[in-house]
Amino acid sequence: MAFEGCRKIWMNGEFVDFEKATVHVLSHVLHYGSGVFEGMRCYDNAKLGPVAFRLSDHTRRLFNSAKVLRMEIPYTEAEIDAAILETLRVNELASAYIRPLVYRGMASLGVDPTPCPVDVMIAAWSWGAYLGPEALAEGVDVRISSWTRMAPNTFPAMVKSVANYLNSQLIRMEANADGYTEGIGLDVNGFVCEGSGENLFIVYKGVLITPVLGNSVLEGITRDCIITLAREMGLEVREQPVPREMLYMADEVFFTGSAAEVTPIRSIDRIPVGKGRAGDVALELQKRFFDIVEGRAEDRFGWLTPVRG
Ligand code: PPE
Repeated sequence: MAFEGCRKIWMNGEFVDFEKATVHVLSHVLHYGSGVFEGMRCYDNAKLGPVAFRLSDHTRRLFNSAKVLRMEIPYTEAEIDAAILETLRVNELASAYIRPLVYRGMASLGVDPTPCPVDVMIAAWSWGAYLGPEALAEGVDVRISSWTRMAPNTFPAMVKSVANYLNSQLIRMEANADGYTEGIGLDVNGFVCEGSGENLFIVYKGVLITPVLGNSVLEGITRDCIITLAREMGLEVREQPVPREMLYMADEVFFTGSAAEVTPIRSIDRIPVGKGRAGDVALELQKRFFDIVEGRAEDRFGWLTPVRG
């Protein structure tokens, strides 16, 4: 089943059996999308055992997202970090995807969320390659979506809010219905943003380029990892507006995300990217990423938190 290995879910400070981890149908979040969430991974590291990847950075982003939505999380960041680690231990997971969600629960309806409680849940389960088993090695075929990403000052793209994912669902369903693995969203001015659940990088004239924050993208934590690893490799990295046509001219294009990790893109709108296969820079960055998380290389940037202390 989906949610393999998910036996107990942390809900407002207590572990609840999978079957009993439910919410009321009149919860505010179900009606108005009033929630913020995170997605992160735990890796089975050969040297350190299970490790949570960039734990405090994800928790920080969760609190920042909640702040914009005027939601006061009734726990400290340290308490949420500890609860995530405890969820991994209780479920005895060595490698897992972790989903913390902060949402407006049940008290009243009407658009104003403030009478409703701020509830928190954390679940973890085994989740393999996000875009399919071959995606990481072979690359994926994608299209430019006919749906535009959120315009500035409408839905806050830097906030990982539940409501933003209506746009993501439209992009993903359209791509899949047309036989593509994923879609790429453009912003209201036609500049490249990101996938439905991934940031985007391109290699163009030897430079690694990614859309700038402000072009309606999430400030991805994997994005930050890839920028860090690329600079360490001596690659020039630029955050800049990316015109659509640069995608077709690029030597390489790839996605990054907690779920997608580093996934090469081999074609866009049936036009081959570069040589029409996973690119060398993408595969090198992917290797360096997995070497750290799986323990073949040192945790030289302090990205790993051992689950068992
Ligand atoms: N952009 C979007 C829109 C996005 O959803 C994600 C993560 C990213 C960029 C990459 O961010 P980061 O994970 O911090 O590197 N998407 C999450 C949800 C995927 C899902 O299907 O749910 C994820 O990867 O966990």
